[in-house]
Amino acid sequence: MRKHIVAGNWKMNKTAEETLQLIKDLKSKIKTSNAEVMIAPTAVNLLSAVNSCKDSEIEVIAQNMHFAENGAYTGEVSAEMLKSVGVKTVILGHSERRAYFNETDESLAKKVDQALKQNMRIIFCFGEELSDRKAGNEETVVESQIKNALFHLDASAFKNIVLAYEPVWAIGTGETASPEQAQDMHAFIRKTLGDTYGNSVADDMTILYGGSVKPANAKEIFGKPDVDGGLIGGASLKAEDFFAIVNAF
Ligand code: G2H
Repeated sequence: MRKHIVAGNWKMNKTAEETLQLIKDLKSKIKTSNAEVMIAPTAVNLLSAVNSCKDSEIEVIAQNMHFAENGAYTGEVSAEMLKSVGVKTVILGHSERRAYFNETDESLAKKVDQALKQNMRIIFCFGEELSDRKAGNEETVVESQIKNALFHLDASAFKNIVLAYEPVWAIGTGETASPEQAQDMHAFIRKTLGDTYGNSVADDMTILYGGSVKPANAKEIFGKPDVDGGLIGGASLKAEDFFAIVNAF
């Protein structure tokens, strides 16, 4: 069964104190929802966020993790460490990780394997650059990103994976893919999955859209049949805006 999810990717924002304040504000607003609600604070604040969300509907998730189980990887965080503070879901492959930290389809495939080995749920991000779209290559790029990082998996693994289509040209730019552009790509992603893994994997896959989602456009984007929710950056940093987006379902 496909789920509706609205996940806030806080990126490198919010101190310890600000994290707790934003959670407090969110908890006072979000009581019930038609979507699963998640927030991804920075790694250093995950434990306090998990504790603070215990009596709420909000799941605290991580923005990233390393592909190794443990070892000499200064500055990195493992899946086991995330689990030890109560985090069960991790975002992998965000375009900022790909662009600024050299993450590739190959290193992401290793992260995917490690997360699944640790029984974590993954929100796997991908999306084309503006130059790809201008050249009409957006489907080829998206298809190769998904296939290279995920298509070595068995069909059963996909029940622990959520996909997040985030066109790079729409991230933090104020420029949003039109609801039709999002729908077309989501339908293509579902078809790509179905061609390899069959209709039941494709139909059950939750596919989120990310890229400048805000209260003003969330309802229209989420209204498209193949859009199952959103990964929200800037607009997840204000309780009123995030609440309005959650309520768009
Ligand atoms: C895309 C999105 C969240 P924003 O990065 O993942 O951010 O909503 O600010 O474009």
